[in-house]
Amino acid sequence: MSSIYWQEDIETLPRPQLAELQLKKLRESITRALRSPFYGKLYRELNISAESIKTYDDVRKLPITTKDDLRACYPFELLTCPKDNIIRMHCTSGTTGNPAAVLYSRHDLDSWANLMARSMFATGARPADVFQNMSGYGLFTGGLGFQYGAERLGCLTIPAAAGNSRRQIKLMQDFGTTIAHSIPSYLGRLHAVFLENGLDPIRDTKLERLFIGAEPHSEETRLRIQEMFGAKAYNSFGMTEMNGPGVAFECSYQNGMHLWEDCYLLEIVNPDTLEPVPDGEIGEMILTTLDREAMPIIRYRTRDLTCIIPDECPCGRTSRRIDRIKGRSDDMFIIKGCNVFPIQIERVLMRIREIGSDYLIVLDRNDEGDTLTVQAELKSESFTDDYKQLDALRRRIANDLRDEILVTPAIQLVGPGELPKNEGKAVRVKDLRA
Ligand code: ADP
Ligand code: K
Ligand code: ZN
Repeated sequence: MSSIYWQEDIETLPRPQLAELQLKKLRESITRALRSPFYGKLYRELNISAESIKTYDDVRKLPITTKDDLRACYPFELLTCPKDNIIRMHCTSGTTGNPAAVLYSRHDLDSWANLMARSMFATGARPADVFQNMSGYGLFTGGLGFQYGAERLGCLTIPAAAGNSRRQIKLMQDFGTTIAHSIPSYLGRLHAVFLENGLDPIRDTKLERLFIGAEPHSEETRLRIQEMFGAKAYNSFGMTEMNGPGVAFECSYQNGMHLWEDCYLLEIVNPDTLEPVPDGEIGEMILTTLDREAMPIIRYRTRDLTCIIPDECPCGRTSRRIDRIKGRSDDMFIIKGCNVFPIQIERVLMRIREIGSDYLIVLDRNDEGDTLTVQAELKSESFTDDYKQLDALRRRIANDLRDEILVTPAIQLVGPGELPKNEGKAVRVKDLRA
């Protein structure tokens, strides 16, 4: 029987040994980090060195690194080696000011490609698969990250890049694509283009697997995507600061994402106190790179909210799993005194059969105070000009949303494909309150 693991020894390493390995790699990372201008100054001031880490609890003695720190370090202040040794950079989209840039040595790119191959292999991807990457390429890590990982695994890779749905469909059909990677918000649109061209993705493609990530999405959205494409959708988590994708990925059980703990140290903390929260409780994820040479990042505040899934996974991998991302602490908005995450609204909308996959949350203000409007796209088969029917649907959606978020929003229904489109990741909230 061929193995279900890409690297069985490391993926099934018993947890006590895994913890030892992590502490060893953390010490090495601290020693390395001391060579960068940023950590060198900070750690010398605080008297931190590899010797500061004796037990797992000592991790908490290390200061937190924030996104602002990374921006202030742009472009080279976190570098631990001569520039000659780095062979690539990526950066976050950051629309204002400096983005966070990541610099990779050959070792770093090799380690990342391996993690990507490991992630895809865990879902069941094999060299016989045809992998189509519908992610943006360029500075965005979802392009080259998946590209080199799928090549490492041995798939036939199709670097289709984002957009141009008709060409995506043609490539899928001509080359017999079995696996595709995309941001989830694109897949509803792609499905519509299949239908417009008289095609059915279930009947007319060989798709078996979809990798979806880079955007928060609910379980309801995953189920819809699986239904639309007749393929299994696996959640993929990563961020540029931690290389890109390949930080955590679902295995064939689709029950939360294994975070590759031989390469990342995982902490989940209360965002106010920064104290660790028990497994199963939601908090903010703090991540440390353990296998990065050029630019280690230690105790990075990701702003992403999730929890550790307490039990073991039946697949036998010993890396712990994180639950789907509930949102970023900076995504939350407050409306009429209620704290709301966009994902709560998505979950309700995706349970309503008549509603398509696109939506926009608009926050504004009038004489009476803040207003919340949810614009939701109708599916083409639910499109009607029967006012009574639409009004009943609007009321039903408003009620369901009130039950979830405790505020009654105004609902605007729009025709399929009518909401504004963005380049790259979907923008779900428009805040017009000055
Ligand atoms: P940018 O800042 O340019 O969008 P990134 O691609 O690095 O760049 O964004 C990383 C962020 O995307 C993560 O911190 C997280 O908030 C979000 N993200 C990535 N993968 C997922 C996922 N599977 N589910 C939910 N959110 C995700
Ligand atoms: K192949
Ligand atoms: Zn598993």
